[in-house]
Amino acid sequence: MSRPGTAALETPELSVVLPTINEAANLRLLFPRLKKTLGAIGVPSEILVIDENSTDGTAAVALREGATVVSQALPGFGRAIRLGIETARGRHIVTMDADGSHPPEAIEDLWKAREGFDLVIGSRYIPGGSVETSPVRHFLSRFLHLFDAAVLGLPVADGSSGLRLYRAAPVKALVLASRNAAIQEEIIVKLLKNGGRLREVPFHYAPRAAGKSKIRILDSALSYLRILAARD
Ligand SMILES: Nc1nc2c(ncn2[C@@H]2O[C@H](COP(=O)(O)OP(=O)(O)OP(=O)(O)O)[C@@H](O)[C@H]2O)c(=O)[nH]1
Ligand SMILES: [Mg+2]
Repeated sequence: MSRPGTAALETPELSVVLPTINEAANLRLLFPRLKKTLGAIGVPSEILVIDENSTDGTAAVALREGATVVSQALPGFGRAIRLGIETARGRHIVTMDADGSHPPEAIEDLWKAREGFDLVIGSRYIPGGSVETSPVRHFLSRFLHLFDAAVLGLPVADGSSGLRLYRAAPVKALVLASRNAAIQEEIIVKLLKNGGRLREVPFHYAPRAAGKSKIRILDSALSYLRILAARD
């Protein structure tokens, strides 16, 4: 997605990476808001939908909206994020969920906060941030935060947040291994090890608009422990 007629020629300043499994209904809601935000930011941009075998017309919706669809051959959220980072052509990369939990309007806040940082994290757990989710999910998320802080030593309030703005070069340089949701922590650990700078800005996490959850936090448990070995 870019200024009409120039998409293929122009190097985008900003790539938006959306991992999807069966998110057609959510993409229909998301694209108008996302495009409005990208228009307000006002730099050449592209939208990449990293799709894993959706059967609900996700790819068709994405293509109709002018996004690039990348079909993911091997399964896993972490692999989707890695493929998105690899494929993105922009100097900056936003990753976000496609299900409406990450408001596209927040990208503007991340964008404004980017100067001097390799990663700007949209944070649920700093003042001004908030979260609407089930008590069980909230507990798991807070537990993960305790683990991130106490065991991995991450210096952030929301190390598992998937709403992020990266400077492309430092994150593309990382060798990443996580196949699942632990990718978020792995990226932080490895960026920091390379001297990367990061900050958080608050946002409001909404419930998914339609459809079912695809992520299994507990499946990632072993991977979180593996990240310990990647620290210095
Ligand atoms: N390509 C790909 N996308 C995935 C995978 N797992 C999740 N996603 C997408 O990644 C985003 C986040 O996943 P969700 O299922 O919303 O996970 P969640 O937010 O923890 O769960 P909910 O709170 O129920 O929404 C959504 O856009 C999903 O469609 C995966 O293995 N591959
Ligand atoms: Mg979700």
